[in-house]
Amino acid sequence: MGSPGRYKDLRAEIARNLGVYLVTDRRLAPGAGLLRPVEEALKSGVRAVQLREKDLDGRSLVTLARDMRSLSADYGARLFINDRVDVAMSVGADGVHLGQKSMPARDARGAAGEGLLIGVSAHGLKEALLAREDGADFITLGPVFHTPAKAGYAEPVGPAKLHTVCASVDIPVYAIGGIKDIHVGRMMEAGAAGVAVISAIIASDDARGSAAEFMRQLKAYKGRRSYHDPA
Ligand code: TZP
Repeated sequence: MGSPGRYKDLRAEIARNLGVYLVTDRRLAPGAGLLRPVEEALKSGVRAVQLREKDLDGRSLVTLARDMRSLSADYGARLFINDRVDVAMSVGADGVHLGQKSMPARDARGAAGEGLLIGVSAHGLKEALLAREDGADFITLGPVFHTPAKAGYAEPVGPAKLHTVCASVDIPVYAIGGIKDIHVGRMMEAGAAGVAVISAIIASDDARGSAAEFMRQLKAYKGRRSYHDPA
């Protein structure tokens, strides 16, 4: 049996390496179904998916979550369920992703124990610090840019705020909101561990190609970095 410290280290390691964190919205998927664009993205190397289908009732959500679990497992990808710790546990997901109106990370940890990774959506430094204090393994910060998904809800925080948050919390931060492939380098320069994306992949007519471009940008950034900083 592993010690709590060991679990924490392992979770920290995983949370740092999600890369492109694909978040779903089946209403944006062209044609029929969500599984197709997700699978296309997985084929291009995406290794983390968050099922975020807030309008589904529990029964439909569990059914979709099971399909998503099986698909993501085929590609060795991590699966997160938005908001629902119970659904995450019941389908054997790797983690849960909590919003500001979800149960606090501390309570989620109490319910799920060490088995689930916990991501938290934050919109600024205060929420990010609180999430970290509450035991979150990583956060998504955004919206960084304007995005129709959050129009009227939240003002974009911008890359400078992203930088401040990344420098102030010692858990991985993923940039979200209006992120396109061309932004990847800039988000990483600001200190992000990766990017979280909905429409640029899910709504694309070529989800595979779009995801591949994100992966290419990520790899290019890491290549540049190791060239400058061999340590
Ligand atoms: N949280 C902050 S912005 C956002 C969420 C869920 C939506 C991101 O969607 P897109 O299409 O990648 O801009």
